[in-house]
Amino acid sequence: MDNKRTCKNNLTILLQILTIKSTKYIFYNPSHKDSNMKKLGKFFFFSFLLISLTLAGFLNQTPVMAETQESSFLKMASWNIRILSNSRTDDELRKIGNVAQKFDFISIVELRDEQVLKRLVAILRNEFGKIYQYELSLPVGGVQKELYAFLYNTDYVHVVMPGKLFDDSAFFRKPYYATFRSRNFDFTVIVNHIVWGNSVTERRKEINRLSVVYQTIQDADPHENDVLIVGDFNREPDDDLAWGPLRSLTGMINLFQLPEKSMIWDTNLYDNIWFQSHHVREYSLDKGIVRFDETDFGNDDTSASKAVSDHRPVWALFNINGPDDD
Ligand SMILES: [Ca+2]
Ligand SMILES: [Ca+2]
Ligand SMILES: [Ca+2]
Repeated sequence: MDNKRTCKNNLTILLQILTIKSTKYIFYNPSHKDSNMKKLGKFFFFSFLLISLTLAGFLNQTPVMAETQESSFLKMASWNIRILSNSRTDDELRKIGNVAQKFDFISIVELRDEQVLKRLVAILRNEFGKIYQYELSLPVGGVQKELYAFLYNTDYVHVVMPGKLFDDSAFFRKPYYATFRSRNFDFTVIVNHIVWGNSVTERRKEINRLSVVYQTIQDADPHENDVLIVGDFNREPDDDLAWGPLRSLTGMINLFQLPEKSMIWDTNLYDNIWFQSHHVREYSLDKGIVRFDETDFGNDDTSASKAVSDHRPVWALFNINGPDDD
């Protein structure tokens, strides 16, 4: 948009110079008293003037439109946004929005109500000029309920199969999954917020069970094999007693490894993105963890946690222009 505008401005300036130059041929240049040259001068003068005025009018009337993205990649994140409830202030939501708008798709963990999500979507539209929608789960958990949400930029993503909870009593909070399409890349995302509970044993038990969740969803549709499992797992990926069963599935990889950290205090790597690499060949090898606590809060982690979250988003880039092969 900016390039186009600069180009139009330059063109207008050029036409105005030519208009001014051509006046010389009509009024000032003594060597062109001859009437044909004068006519030619007049022709150029009025032509350039007309084009300049038309272009100037067009530029002034061009409505300010939201930028449409033309990227060949989908930027997908998973983010635990600490106790994301309607008690958050607009200022906090603006700071959250500033991080969220970097992504086309976010699996959100630790959401407490839908009202706050509606306010976040309004801020993303009004202050960042981006249109997001979401898939929202039913409440999960014990006395303190949470919801999961898939928040997506509508320029990039649409829903293929609406979200469902994975009905399995092994989980304190049942996993939530849905299928989306972003240009040629269709994919299913399973999001989790693994229990903290009273011991590591409880966490490991749930993570062990993720292999069954993954395989069940992977086997449900023989034509759709791009299945990703993301979220806040409350365990680091090097805990083999937790991850052994999931990791044993063919081609399974996790994108983030220690010593990288997803907690803002640089203490732990609880958030991750897992998938079968022989299927999700759309993965571009570009990935990252947004250290907003450092960039937006000068590493004042207490303020960063209160205003935004104690977790950083983890993200990866997927090619959406390749063949839709599985
Ligand atoms: Ca696919
Ligand atoms: Ca920090
Ligand atoms: Ca694929």
